[in-house]
Amino acid sequence: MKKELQHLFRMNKLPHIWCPGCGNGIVLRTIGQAIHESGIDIDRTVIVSGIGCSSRSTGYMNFDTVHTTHGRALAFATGIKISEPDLNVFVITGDGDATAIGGNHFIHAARRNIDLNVILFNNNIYGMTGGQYSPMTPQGDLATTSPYGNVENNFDIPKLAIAAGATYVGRSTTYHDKLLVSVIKEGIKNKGFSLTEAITMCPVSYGRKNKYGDGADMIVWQKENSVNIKAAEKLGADKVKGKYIIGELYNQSKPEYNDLYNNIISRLQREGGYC
Ligand SMILES: Cc1ncc(C[n+]2csc(CCOP(=O)(O)OP(=O)(O)O)c2C)c(N)n1
Ligand code: SF4
Repeated sequence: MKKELQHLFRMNKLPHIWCPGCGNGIVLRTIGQAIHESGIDIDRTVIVSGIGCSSRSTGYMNFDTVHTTHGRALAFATGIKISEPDLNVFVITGDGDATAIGGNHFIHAARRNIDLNVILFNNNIYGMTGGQYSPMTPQGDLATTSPYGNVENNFDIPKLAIAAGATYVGRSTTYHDKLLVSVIKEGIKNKGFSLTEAITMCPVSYGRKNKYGDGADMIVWQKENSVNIKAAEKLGADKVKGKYIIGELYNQSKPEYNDLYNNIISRLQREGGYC
């Protein structure tokens, strides 16, 4: 790890617990790098996670961190942000954590446009519990709970976030790590709900079951199956069908939840009472 990033991590907690070939370490480093390069005050930054392999990230981060319960990271983060709106609040969550048990929190946090930076580690599976399918497991893929192939349609989480009201949405992969840093940095700049989908690999609970090879094979797959949004716009929808579109997918400003809420408090205080 680069020296300039080491103060952002609890170096005494390393080595981490993740399996060989797991992509979580790459995503974790990109979050650290994005925070470092964005220059935000690390003493005013809180990082919240749910439960899952990806959510173990907070244990390695040298910030005020909260490792919460499965699916509830956004609920805790919302409470923190409302009680101290000046804090920079990040949420680290997995595809299961954010879109299955936590799906309702996800759409409502996006709908409120509350100023949270969510980094969703999408490894297409419940990694920690041994490989049950999640709402982001592609149709047809094998999981312990779909031994003959998953029949469900999977969420395209950027589209869901945009439809729900998020104001910044980006996506990148562990192969495209520089792009991942820049997408997270743009999310930090946005005053509102920001989602970065980080496509990562779980060679143990997902790759092995589907015969996708080891971590190295899976990161090559990411390279070959992702198209930058700028290139995708020129190629047209047919040529990019089935590929991950990466880069900045949406960026639009809209009033932020706490600003709106606190405006009402200030108005009522000025006017000297409740209506
Ligand atoms: C309320 C509750 N239900 C279920 C679990 C079991 N559980 C722990 S992690 C996990 C899934 C994690 O998957 P994901 O969020 O995709 O993260 P990953 O491990 O793949 O990074 C589940 C179901 C739990 N801890 N708490
Ligand atoms: S089970 Fe999968 S996600 Fe969890 S540490 Fe191992 S490779 Fe990573």
